[in-house]
Parts: sequence; structure tokens; C-alpha cells
Amino acid sequence: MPVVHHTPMREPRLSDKRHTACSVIASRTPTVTVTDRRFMHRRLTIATVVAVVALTSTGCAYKGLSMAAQSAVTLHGEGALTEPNATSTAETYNPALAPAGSRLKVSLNPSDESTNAELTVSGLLPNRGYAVHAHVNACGASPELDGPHYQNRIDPAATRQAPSTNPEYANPRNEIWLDVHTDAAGSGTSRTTVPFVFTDRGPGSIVVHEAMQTATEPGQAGKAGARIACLTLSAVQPNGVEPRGSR
Ligand SMILES: [Cu+2]
Repeated sequence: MPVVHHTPMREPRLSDKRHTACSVIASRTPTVTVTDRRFMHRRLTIATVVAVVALTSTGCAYKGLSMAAQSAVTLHGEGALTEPNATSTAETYNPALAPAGSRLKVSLNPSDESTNAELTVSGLLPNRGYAVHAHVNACGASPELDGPHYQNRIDPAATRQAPSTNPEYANPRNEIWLDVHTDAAGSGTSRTTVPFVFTDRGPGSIVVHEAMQTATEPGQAGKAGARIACLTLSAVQPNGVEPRGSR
């Protein structure tokens, strides 16, 4: 399959909120279960009408409720850390904690309605935890350009100045957390599975933080200290599908 550079959106946009609304609808509608067969047809008809009206009114891109699985995007990234420059896709912001030459590799693979994520690292400090997450932007020359955490359902209260710290949104099922612990040689692997796939938007990078693990308490959820390294993600597209962010 062709590999293309994936340029994600810089900040949450209206279309993100629409996508969020669609995701909620898409995930809730199939949960309508009817045990009394006499009412099944009528209730399913109502559910379908509600879904169609809701999807139309929010401008959702889905043609049907199974569209997400068909167009799910695979993301990957791999590289050795360098000082940030105009073309780098694997960079260190803190060589003392994330030495230049360290290698990061990540894959985000859709499976049905979920995404399996795996991170492998080598050359980092030995016997140390590193908090790691997917962020919305490709790696920038300075850490703040990586943007906030990628969220499936975007926290409506989050702003550029005050990113989401509400555990209802900043949690490892709505974001992608890949906190890793290195062995005596500075290598490690982490995996997670999240209950969503990437369709019209996706994360742009994987960011390594100085904290040894990600905070989870209210007001701190998702926090992990300074950003020390970044790996840009690229999309491997299914045939005939062009992620909106690539245009
Ligand atoms: Cu992060």
C-alpha cells in the first residue's frame, strides 16, 4: 500500500466536534436492543430515522454506520532522534533524558472498531519509565508545536492555554497512552488498545515526556511533565481513501 505523509489538523476544529457527535451516535445507535419481536421492526425504523437525521444535521461524513471500520487508517513512525531541524521527524528536545541516536518505532493498526498501538524504544536511559502519548500535530521544532493530546472525543472545555485535564476525556481509552519502561539496556516496548479508529482525522506524533508515568487524577489527568522527544506519524492509507488532513 502507498505510504503518504500525513498532515493532521493543527487545532481542534468544528469538524472535530461534528466527528465527535457522529462517533457518539454511531456507537450508541447499535446498542438499541429489542427483545420483543413485535416491536423490533418499528423500533429499528425509529432508530434508523433518528440516526439519519442526526448524521445529516451534524454534517457527518459517514455514509453509513459501518463506514468507520471500512476507512480506518493505519499510522506508523520510526526513526533515530536528532536535534530538531526543518525536516526531522524524530527529534529530541532534551538530549540528557532522550539521547540523540535513540530509536523510536510506533504503529497504530486498526482492528474492527479498535486500534492496536505498539511502541518500541532503544537507546534511552536504562531502567526508567517514560510517559508517552499521541499528540495532534506532527513534530515541531519546539515542543509546544506538537499540540495537545489526541482525543477521540474532544474535551469541549479544553483550550490552547489549558489543555484537557478532565479524566472523563484525558484517559487512556479516549487518548493513546504508551507509557514505557526501559530495561538495563535502555530498550522497552509498550502496547495499548483503544476503542476507536482513525477516519477523517488522526494524531500527528508520539511525544515522550520527562515524567515516568502519566497522571490520572482530576485536574492533573494526562499531565507528564516537559516534552523531551517526538516522533512524527505517517498514514498508510487504505485504497481509495484520502484522510481529510492530507489535503
Ligand atoms: Cu503527551
